[in-house]
Amino acid sequence: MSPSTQSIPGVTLEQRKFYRTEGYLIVRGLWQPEEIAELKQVVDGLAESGKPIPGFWEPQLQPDGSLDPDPLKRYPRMLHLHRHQPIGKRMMLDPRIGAVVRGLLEDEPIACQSMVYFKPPGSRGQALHQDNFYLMVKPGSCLAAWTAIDPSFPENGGLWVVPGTHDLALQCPGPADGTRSFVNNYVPPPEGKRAIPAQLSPGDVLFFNGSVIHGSEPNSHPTQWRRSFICHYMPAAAEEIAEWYFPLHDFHGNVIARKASGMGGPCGADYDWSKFDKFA
Ligand SMILES: O=C(O)CCC(=O)C(=O)O
Repeated sequence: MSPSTQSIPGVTLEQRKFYRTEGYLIVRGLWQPEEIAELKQVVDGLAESGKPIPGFWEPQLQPDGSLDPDPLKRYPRMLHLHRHQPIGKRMMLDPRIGAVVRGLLEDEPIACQSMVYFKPPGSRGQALHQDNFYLMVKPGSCLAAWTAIDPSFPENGGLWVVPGTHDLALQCPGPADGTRSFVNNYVPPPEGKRAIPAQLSPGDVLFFNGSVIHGSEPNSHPTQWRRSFICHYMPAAAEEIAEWYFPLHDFHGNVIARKASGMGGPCGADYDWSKFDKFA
């Protein structure tokens, strides 16, 4: 049996075929409800304390305790959960995630980053983009594992993906609509392709290739937060990644060395990075 037809533990042949055609895959109920509850308890505890985690989470609190009209000032995304919370590392390197990522990458995975989005009602979204623009994994591409902590649907700012864009070359982003996106990078879907919403329940995981165009709209739900835990991986065969993601880890927790991708990427060394965000 050739490697492309045999079933790899973690993903069925059908799932792998779907991922190869569409560039994404949803695995329902990968996490147990009590695992998501524990994660939620940890990250909500950190968020409610309002205590900054320097370099990883720096909320802006109003001196009088009032809320800024932009909820993301009080609840920005939390970077690299695995570097400061044991549950972040445990979940980033969980064998169930590893098995799916290994099956989709068809290679040993290396973990690159983890993040938490809180996205309370009223938050802006993140305009359509490709993750590998930031991670600059070469050769090949990164892969995201996007875990829903809350139900995730269009009204509360759930994620949208543009199926079939995983084979697209990296596009140089243009500016986004700052009233709807907190990140100033926008990549339009190519001719004939359109974004579809990923409807997820807590514990479901959306896996997608780093070239897939994806993003989210503002959370316009009156009460429903849209928390998510997002990890990125790269295949062991990749030789480079942007330095911002160092240190990298294998699924045994060992630190793995790779070369730093030079700045510039597919958009050239003259790309004006000062106008755009530098990480996914
Ligand atoms: O969760 C979101 O709203 C956007 C996340 C995203 O696009 C990313 O992590 O690359």
